[in-house]
Amino acid sequence: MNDASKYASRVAAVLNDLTIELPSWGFADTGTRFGKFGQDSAAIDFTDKLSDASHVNRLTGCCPKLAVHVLWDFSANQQPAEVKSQAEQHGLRIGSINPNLFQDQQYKYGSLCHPDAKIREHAVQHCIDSIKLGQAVDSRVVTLWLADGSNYPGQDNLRARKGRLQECLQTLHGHLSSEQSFLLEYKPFEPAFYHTDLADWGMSLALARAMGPQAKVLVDTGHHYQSQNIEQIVAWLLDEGMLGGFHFNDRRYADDDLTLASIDPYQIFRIFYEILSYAHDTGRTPTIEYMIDQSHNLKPKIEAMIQTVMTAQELVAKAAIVDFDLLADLQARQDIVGCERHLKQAFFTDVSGLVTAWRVEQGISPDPLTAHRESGYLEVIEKERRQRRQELGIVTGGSYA
Ligand code: AFD
Ligand code: MN
Ligand code: MN
Repeated sequence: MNDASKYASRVAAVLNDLTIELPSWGFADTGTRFGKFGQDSAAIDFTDKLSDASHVNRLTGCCPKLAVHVLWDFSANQQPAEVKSQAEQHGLRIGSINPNLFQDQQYKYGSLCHPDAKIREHAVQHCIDSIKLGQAVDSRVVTLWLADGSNYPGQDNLRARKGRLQECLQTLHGHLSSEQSFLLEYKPFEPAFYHTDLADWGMSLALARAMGPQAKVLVDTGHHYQSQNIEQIVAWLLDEGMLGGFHFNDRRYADDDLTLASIDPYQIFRIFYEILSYAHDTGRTPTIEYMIDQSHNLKPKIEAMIQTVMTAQELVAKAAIVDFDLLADLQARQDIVGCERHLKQAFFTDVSGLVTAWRVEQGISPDPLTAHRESGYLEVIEKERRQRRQELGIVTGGSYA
């Protein structure tokens, strides 16, 4: 374990550059396909989500944007300008816009890949509306996760689906403003059981390229098979100039949406290492959207969100203390043990003092999680929202001890 103090400026630099977008859906009640377990303190409406996100941003100092889900966060009669100013009143900006092509009954056999042109048109129109919504709330990013797929071999023609999808996506690219980017997210399986139309990074890369210059790939860290080398995918996308951003979470088996690095912190460290190594070697720091995509079924939602943000800050700080020139020299000499040892030394270095010092420097609490627990915010919202749930007749799973 080497003494970390000499890395203070490098750690401060990476922490200054790291802003992490919060997911509106991460504050609301959620569950699994087997059931939903409510929490009295969970957000009930969009105002609650803004309030919780603003609380997390105040405590962590690096979460100024809130990702929104079009069907869940924008009510029909609400003007987008209202949403934008509501966010501003909470010290936030609207972040990525997430269209929803996976709940409407008409999308049972797919949306943008559907054999029926009429249904594809509905899906395209929803995405165009979402793109326009993004323009109305000054959001720069549209992120699309496509649940399309099939459940059995032979159910549909895989190449025909690819062709339909490409055509729809190219139409969407034409509706982007010059400010907007379109991030195409892949996922190997779920909810479809036989094939998913956008199943891996290669498919997203191919279709993002076919879409046009404002489309890139979105890497959700939970969307890979058990043994996949995610940092290698990140290195390739960086080198291709096609890494749009991340949905941060962790997983043990499937797309479990667990808090970041709760299962494998070394993997997230290696992802940050690849990003910083690219910046060191090329002198380029690409615009990367760091976004959280998590559902906290059991953990208290606000605590889990703060935990994820603090963990991301700690791991990027560890990656910042890698000496890339020294590593290049060890690599040139095929000193395999030396290379690995240098990476491990950085990973095992205690950077908590440097991260804490950075927080104090920013005028925020040295320990945002403790600050949250001592703030009394949870007790207030729990009482208020329990009351509202009863009035609204929303079933809840009881509060946290
Ligand atoms: C689910 C999907 C995907 C998507 C997220 C938000 O697996 O990750 O980005 O919901 O819509 O986690
Ligand atoms: Mn995701
Ligand atoms: Mn997911």
